[in-house]
Parts: sequence; structure tokens; C-alpha cells
Amino acid sequence: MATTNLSAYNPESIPDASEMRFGVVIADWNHNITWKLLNGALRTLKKHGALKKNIIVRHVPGTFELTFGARYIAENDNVDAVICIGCVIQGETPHFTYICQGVTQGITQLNLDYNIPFIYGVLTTDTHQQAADRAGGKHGNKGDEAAVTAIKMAAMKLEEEN
Ligand code: DLZ
Repeated sequence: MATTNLSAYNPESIPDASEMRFGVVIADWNHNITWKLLNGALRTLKKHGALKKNIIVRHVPGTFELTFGARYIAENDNVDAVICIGCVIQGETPHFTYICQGVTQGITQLNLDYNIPFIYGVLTTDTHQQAADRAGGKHGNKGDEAAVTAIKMAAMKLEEEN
């Protein structure tokens, strides 16, 4: 099977982010994966002009807590978009399903409740290897993708306001 970088994009299609403020909430569970996603997201935000002082990073214990962390950022940090980063890996119990459903519904609800985009940067994989492949491995870095999406959605929000 051909190797596909799922995070590839055209940099010229991305708006300038130098006037934007971003929140990033990151789950520390599976941190050997999520910190790589965080690094990818930060690198990509900065590559497109975002300033370090305009990126607020907050850590939560697990993916289930991303919803609360994202809402906390929306309420307190005056941002144009919130990136939610987590990694849930299938185990031997139904826990995987409950966490994935909880965070997906939670982030969806935040998108409906606030006039800020909340970006779904959560890996949900069967194996650790599949997650590693998408955290700077052969399939790219989902953190890059989440950052690109955040910039595009923040641009939409700011366009509406100006
Ligand atoms: C408990 C748990 C399990 C089994 N697996 C994961 C996982 O793969 N990824 C993840 O981010 N978090 C996991 N957690 C922790 C939950 O997200 C949450 O932190 C706890 O259930 C406490 O609310």
C-alpha cells in the first residue's frame, strides 16, 4: 500500500495568522504521542505567523477532560480558535468507545454553544503504531492538520467580525 501523508496541504492556501490568538488544550494521557501532536500544531501555527504570546497551551489529564479544558480556554483566554489534542488507543474494555463518544459530543456541543471554532485534533486508533504513524510518522502529524484547520476557521470568524 502506498504511504500517504494525511497532513499534507498547500501552505499558500493558508491565511496569515499573525493577528490571531489560539488556545491549545492537550491531554497528557499517551503523552509520547500527544506531545508530538502539540509540537506539530505549535510549529505549524508559528510557520503561518502566529506569535508565541498569542498561543495559550493548557494541559489536562486525559482526552475525556478536553471538553472542560476547551471550554475553560474559551471562557478565560480570549482566543479566536481552540485546538483540542488527544489520543485514545483501543484497549480490551469498552472505555475507548465511551471516551471517544464523550469527547466527540463534547467538542461538537462547544462548537454549537460558542462563537469560536473548536478543532478536533484527537487520534482514535486501534494500535499504538497507528497513532505513532499519525504523530510525525509515515502518515504525517495530526497536530499540523489541526493547526491548519484552526487558522482557516479563525479567519472565517474574524472575517465575519470585521
Ligand atoms: C482511562 C483512560 C483510558 C483507559 N484510556 C485513555 C486513552 O487511551 N487516552 C486518553 O486520552 N485517556 C484515556 N483514559 C483517561 C480518560 O480520558 C480520563 O482522563 C479518565 O477517565 C478520568 O476522567
